[in-house]
Amino acid sequence: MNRIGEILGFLREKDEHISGDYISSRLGLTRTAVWKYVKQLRQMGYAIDTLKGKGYSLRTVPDRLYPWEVKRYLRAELLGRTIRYQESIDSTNALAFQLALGDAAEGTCVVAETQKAGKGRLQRKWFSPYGKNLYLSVILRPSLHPSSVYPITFLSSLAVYDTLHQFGLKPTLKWPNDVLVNGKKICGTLLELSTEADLVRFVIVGIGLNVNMRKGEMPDEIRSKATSLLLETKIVYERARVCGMLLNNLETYFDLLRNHGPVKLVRTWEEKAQIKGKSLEVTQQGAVFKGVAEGIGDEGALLLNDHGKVHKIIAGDVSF
Ligand code: BT5
Repeated sequence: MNRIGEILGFLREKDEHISGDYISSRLGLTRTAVWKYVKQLRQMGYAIDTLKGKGYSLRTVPDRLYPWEVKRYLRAELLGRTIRYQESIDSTNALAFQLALGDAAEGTCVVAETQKAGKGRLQRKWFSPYGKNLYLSVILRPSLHPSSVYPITFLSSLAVYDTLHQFGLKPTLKWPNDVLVNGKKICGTLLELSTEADLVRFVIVGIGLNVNMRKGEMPDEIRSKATSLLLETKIVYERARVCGMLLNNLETYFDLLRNHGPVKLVRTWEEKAQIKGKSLEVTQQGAVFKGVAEGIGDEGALLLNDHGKVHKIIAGDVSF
């Protein structure tokens, strides 16, 4: 943990003031160094009182996705051990991709308070207002053949599904990458990968999860079809906690993938999505397919039965 996180640890230990001397001796820092870190923390939005002769006391913590805040909730051993925090960025997926090309370790995450060019699938945009939601990208390096990497899409939506359950919601999964609550989109995920010959070099799992976004903060185009944790529960959430919980759940499903293979992930998603037998309409590059879902193929494709003819759909947008 870095120094900032360590100093915060001391400040959180007690409700009363804690002396600068005590912190400096425990961390092997000078009093001036401790004071400089406290000043830095204040600039980051932490309210820290100073009382002459007594020391420092932490009054309030800002709602920011600082790595040391996320790590307070992290039980995962691999995912999120390195977190790159950006206040503002074009796209967390784009930065994670760059880091992965530069040999960043598996499990490295990028989080941002806002994205200026958040990406959806097929050149669509992901609306990413400042300090409201989660914009997260994780680098994975699974040993998979490129042809069996697609089910990783399900890994992220399953992790979000479980996280929302932990907050008492009843989400639904929509093929391939959406999580809905009461029919509205609360999360979208975007998978990007780099392959060479028969090998996946890395996968970037991008997750946009709406946490504290209110109706009035949404653009017209999504207002009637999007929702957030706050809108569904009337509670404002500590995003660092949501992020930590999500990473823990992601690791659970990543372990499932590593121990049991991609087909297991597909079957788990299929079961939780309760997709079999649903009447669906799928739009794929302008073409519309209608039918009854037979389930998900081993490689992740949607199997749609149109009067006895089964279409195997690998990309598209579903409406029920
Ligand atoms: C997705 O695309 O749902 C994938 C979204 C992935 C976003 C994350 S954020 C972190 C990481 N970094 C990135 O740059 N991206 C990933 P798609 O299925 O194509 O859905 C896009 C559509 O969802 C848009 O055209 C809007 O209609 C709608 N939309 C946009 N922003 C939204 C939001 N915040 N909440 C709900 N719906 C939204």
